[in-house]
Amino acid sequence: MPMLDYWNSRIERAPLDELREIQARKLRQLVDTVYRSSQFYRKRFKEAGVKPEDIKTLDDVTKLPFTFKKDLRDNYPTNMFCVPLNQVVRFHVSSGTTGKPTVVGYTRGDIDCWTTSLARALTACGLGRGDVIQVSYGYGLFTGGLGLHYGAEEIGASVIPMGVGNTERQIELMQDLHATAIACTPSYLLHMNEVAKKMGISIKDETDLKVAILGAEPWSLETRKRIEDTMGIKAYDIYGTSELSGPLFTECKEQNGIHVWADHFLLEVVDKNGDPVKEGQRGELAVTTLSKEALPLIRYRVGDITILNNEECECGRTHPRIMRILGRADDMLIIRGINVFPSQIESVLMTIPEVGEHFQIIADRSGELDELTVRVEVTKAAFSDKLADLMKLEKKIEYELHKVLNLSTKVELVETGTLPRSQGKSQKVIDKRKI
Ligand code: DLL
Repeated sequence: MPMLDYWNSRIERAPLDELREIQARKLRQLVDTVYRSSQFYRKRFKEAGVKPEDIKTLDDVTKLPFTFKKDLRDNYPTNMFCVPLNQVVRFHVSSGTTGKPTVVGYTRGDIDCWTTSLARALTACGLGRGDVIQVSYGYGLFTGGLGLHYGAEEIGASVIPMGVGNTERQIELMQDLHATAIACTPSYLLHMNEVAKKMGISIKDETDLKVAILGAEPWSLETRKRIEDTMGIKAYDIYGTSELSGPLFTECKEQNGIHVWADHFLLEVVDKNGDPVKEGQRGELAVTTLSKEALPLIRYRVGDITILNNEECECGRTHPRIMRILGRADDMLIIRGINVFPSQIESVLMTIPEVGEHFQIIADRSGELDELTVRVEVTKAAFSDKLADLMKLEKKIEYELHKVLNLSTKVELVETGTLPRSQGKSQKVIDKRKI
């Protein structure tokens, strides 16, 4: 069967005006549908004093109320669904850290749209027929594994449905089946690289790996550079959340922002009061799903902090980009009144050659004062040095962190292999003030 050529499909490079027309038409349809089919949205619209006929242009989207993760939890499991349950062909469930999990339902059309979005994304990363993609995200209730699996099959690639864990076997199969790409969390790929080294295998020289599709957790540009240099691959950022379907969007070969398919999603970036930020300013992402059927979301406050870029990309795609996710609004630590994102700390650490890839951030309180400790693994070579050198290194890291954070931190150096490794999303922050 001939495969769809996703790069040559007209929509990838459709003029912005045309994309906006599609968005306006779909937004009107969406508002009509949810008003008719969902008690939840009808009530919300009434509270906001808005009716479907008030939504005529794209700018009218700001008249609509926001939706929050809490709404999904409060309506557990399926009260926000907009189709009868017999049209739902799949559920995914994300376990939140607090309270009830969120359940997302998919119609056949939702699965097709998700698959197509990922097929477009993987095409943008230069993958296609002939590639062998090792999917090392969790399969099951988590969306990463199945989402990438379907997307990879759609572009005609061969899929190795590995899932997470069993790291030595992952490396053996990567070699034996000649994987050209791997999809997993950046922290898991770093762990895999360490395990490969212990097995005496160089991923750079002794595998066919050329691309990694990394996401599901924040990671810095500096970490990307390390991954690319040490493993001899191109590492692309992939983004999505379970509520929006799962992984959906990636960077293109330019590696300068993540393309969001405008024919299916309408983006806004807002401040904490919900007002739009100025163009090019950082804020929280709010997404309206224009094609989702089972669980459409209107102005969904994702919680992630990013910058929207509407400029046309060098790759030729006209779809807007979101710039690297700085983290979740609720991951931000406030230390003695100063806002600190874990990703800022990661960026600093990864520029220091003696520092390994793993670190942990601990926020605590001593008396009335907040304290921030950063535990840092140092490379084997640096650790075997003299105590005086280690102390010098500690001071150097503290100095570099202070330059960026404008805040004093305490740095503790630990030996390689001491900090916990993760196979899925890594937990880099321990906030003891909350315990
Ligand atoms: O993590 C879906 C996914 C799977 C994305 C595989 C990419 C690859 P959730 O478990 O609902 O869904 O978590 C979504 O993870 O709101 C972000 O805070 C974070 N996140 C996801 N991708 C990135 C990324 C999946 N590329 C939450 N950079 C999101 C930074 C990311 N954070």
